[in-house]
Amino acid sequence: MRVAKRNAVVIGALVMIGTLVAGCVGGVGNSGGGDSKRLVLIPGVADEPFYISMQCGAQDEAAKLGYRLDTQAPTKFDAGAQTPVLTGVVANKPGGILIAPTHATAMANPLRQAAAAGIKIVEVDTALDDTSVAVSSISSDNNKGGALAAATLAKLVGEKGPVLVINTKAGTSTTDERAQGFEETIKRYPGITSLGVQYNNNEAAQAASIVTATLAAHPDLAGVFATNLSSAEGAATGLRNANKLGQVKLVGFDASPKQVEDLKVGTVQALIAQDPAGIGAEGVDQAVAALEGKPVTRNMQTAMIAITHADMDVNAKYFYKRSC
Ligand code: T6T
Repeated sequence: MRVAKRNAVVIGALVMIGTLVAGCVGGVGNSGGGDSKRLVLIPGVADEPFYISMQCGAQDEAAKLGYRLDTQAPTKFDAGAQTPVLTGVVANKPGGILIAPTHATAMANPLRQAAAAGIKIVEVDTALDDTSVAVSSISSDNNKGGALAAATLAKLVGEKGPVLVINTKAGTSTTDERAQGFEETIKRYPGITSLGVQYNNNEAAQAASIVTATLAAHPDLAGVFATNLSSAEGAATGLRNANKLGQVKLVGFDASPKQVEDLKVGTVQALIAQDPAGIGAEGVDQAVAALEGKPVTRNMQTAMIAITHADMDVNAKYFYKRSC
């Protein structure tokens, strides 16, 4: 889905709302010394299908526009790991940086310095609280995605029972908005009790442990909303380990190959797929517009689609990639 720009919200079958460097840094041959025809994508973490799909979209678009796009990624989804990657990129002065900031405030200072060096900053997916740093921000409508997850899960659990949210890391703009949208909407179902939000630090193993511990305390757990890929993959493992497959309903954001397999075998009942390739492509368009003095759109929203087992074959084009 090359981005349905802004308010890309469509109700469909269930609903339609809408070279990662495998190490730390690396890129494909930095030109050094400043090159306005070079863009660098800094994802949240290396080697992860959401960001790989984003890189594929960004690379294709950059090639079309006569720009080069390199990717340099931290090995961990963490501001402490992302900051030195950003600092290294800034030292080589690319024309623009497309970045998914891993924390809404902790990444603000290094990004202010990048902008002060004259580099055009475009936020792809996540964003800073400070809206003065980036020239453009492109993401899903995450609050709406959380609300969609709540409505979907409520239906799956017959509108009753305890439900849990597994979130990634506090301070991640996107997943915090998803959790918020979920909590706001789930309140509308009087038969459903929210057990609140627990954080997995973007580690699938921690999400699995959260599910195990929650089932021990609440054997009647009816459903789980996992706000991203790592939490959804881990929650599925936790349910499998506890022999609760299908009994506890699971709705997860994203559509990695493992998540798709979990949907296929019934570990997960619904996935909310984003459009990372579209986010990457729009990110390049906005960075290039800023560099060439053309009009830039400050905020753009890309499409999302909720996919179930019943419609997974027709929606296979939305599944994330392991390589371009
Ligand atoms: O869900 C995506 C992304 O939108 C989020 O900001 C962080 O987690 C993912 O990258 C999936 O792991």
